[in-house]
Amino acid sequence: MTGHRIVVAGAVLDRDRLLLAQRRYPPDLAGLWELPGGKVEAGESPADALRRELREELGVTIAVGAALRESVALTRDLTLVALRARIECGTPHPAEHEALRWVDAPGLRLMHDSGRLVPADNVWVPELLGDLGG
Ligand code: DCP
Repeated sequence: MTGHRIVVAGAVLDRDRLLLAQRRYPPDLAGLWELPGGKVEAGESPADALRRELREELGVTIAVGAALRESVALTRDLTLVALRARIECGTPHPAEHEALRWVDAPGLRLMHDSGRLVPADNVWVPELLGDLGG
């Protein structure tokens, strides 16, 4: 497992809405929308890493909740997981993303069906639609 890394993404939920963030890089993902997050650093739990990433990327303090069921093998050395989160303090602003957008269930379905989500994140759509009451 040497060199194996976890990437943690946040399903930031506010009642019937989910926060999506538009990537700036790399070129093959630029312009697509994701659950914001980043790589877990040595000594961090996934929840610690998500709190750090969303503070850095969005300027918010979050409370971390339950994991989404699916995880995704991005490469042999990189696994993507998602944790639910709720904003405790602050209003999200895109420090590193091109833009942010709150979507409800129909909005998420539209983003998915029109191919505007980062490929790996499509796996979470059914479960997220359930969370959003869609
Ligand atoms: N990723 C993804 N879906 C997400 C979040 C990330 O598919 N919701 C992928 C995109 C990248 C990898 O995970 O291939 C790492 O994500 P980031 O680039 O956002 O993570 P970091 O910013 O921590 O990595 P680095 O600093 O190396 O760019």
